[in-house]
Amino acid sequence: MTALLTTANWDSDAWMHQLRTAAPDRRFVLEGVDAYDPAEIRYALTWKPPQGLLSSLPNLEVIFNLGAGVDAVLSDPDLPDLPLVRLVDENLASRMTEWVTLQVLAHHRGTLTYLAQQKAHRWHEEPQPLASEVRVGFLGYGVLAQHAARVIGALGFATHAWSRTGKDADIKLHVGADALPEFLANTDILVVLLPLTDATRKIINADLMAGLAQDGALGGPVVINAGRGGLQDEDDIVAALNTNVLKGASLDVFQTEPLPADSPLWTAPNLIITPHNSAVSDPRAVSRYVARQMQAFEAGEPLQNVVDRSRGY
Ligand code: NDP
Ligand code: OXD
Repeated sequence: MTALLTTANWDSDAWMHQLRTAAPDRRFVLEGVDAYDPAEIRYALTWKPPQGLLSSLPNLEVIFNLGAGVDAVLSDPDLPDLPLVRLVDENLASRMTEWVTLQVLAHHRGTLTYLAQQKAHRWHEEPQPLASEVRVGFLGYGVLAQHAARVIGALGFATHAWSRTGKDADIKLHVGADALPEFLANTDILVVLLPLTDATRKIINADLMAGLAQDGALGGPVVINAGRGGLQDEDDIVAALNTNVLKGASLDVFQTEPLPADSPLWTAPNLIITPHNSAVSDPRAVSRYVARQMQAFEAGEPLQNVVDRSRGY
């Protein structure tokens, strides 16, 4: 059973090596490099596959998305009606938790202010609230947000979250559109870990930011987005930072990636930018995950983490 790998601009040698190590008895071929017969491909292992590629594989059985977010795959108008498995992995979650924790603490402890003061040789102490006086709200409370919230909560921050549907949660959960205003009004640091769907596109806009708590212990709200660039209105974020509607922000994802050199985000005040690397897909961990799933599938067991296309994530 042959598997086809497409990885956009990732290090395909490392991926092929790890896949062959995790499943030595299988044939893996690399799109654009190896010769293959489209009819031999049973599995597609993809990150941002070229549109139309998947529909050109007549015997394809399962699509494995090599990341957690499936918006790029779902945007293919010719996407075949086959199980689409997304990445759910402890390695990915740990990486995201590290990044979220770093950003929350950076804004909480005034890191950008102190770096600027250091450059100016200035010794000046800002008021420092306790973590328990700062409310961190998770917009989206899925696999990654729940993992990060455990660490943020353990540091003493007051945590709560917003999601589409209700569920048993270890922190206060606000559910659905009607609950959004109250959630925002009680949030000092907003951590966005939503998928990009029709319902969430440009959800981080001027209205949302104006709805965040303005009376919090940090002296103004902070937005941290590692979900997708399509979730944010970038002009609104620049305006909010320039007018102190936001005290600060951290963005790992952008409408256009790489972020164009002339984007006003590069020079917006109190903004931390990282190049969509808050949680990279680790070839070794992902290869093991895919190998396990292929084996279970062939043994007649159900696939894990299959995307519900009707909800878009
Ligand atoms: P999950 O599917 O586990 O969680 C998604 C969460 O968003 C759920 O809580 C879901 O609600 C909520 N949600 C979805 N739509 C809505 C809506 N319309 N209104 C309110 N809540 C909504 O995803 P993960 O936690 O695994 O990943 C989240 C996203 O993070 C990915 O889709 C991807 O875009 C991004 N990501 C970014 C990375 C990076 O490097 N920057 C790396 C990995 C992921 P409910 O619980 O009710 O279903
Ligand atoms: C993902 C990502 O969705 O890397 O996993 O963005």
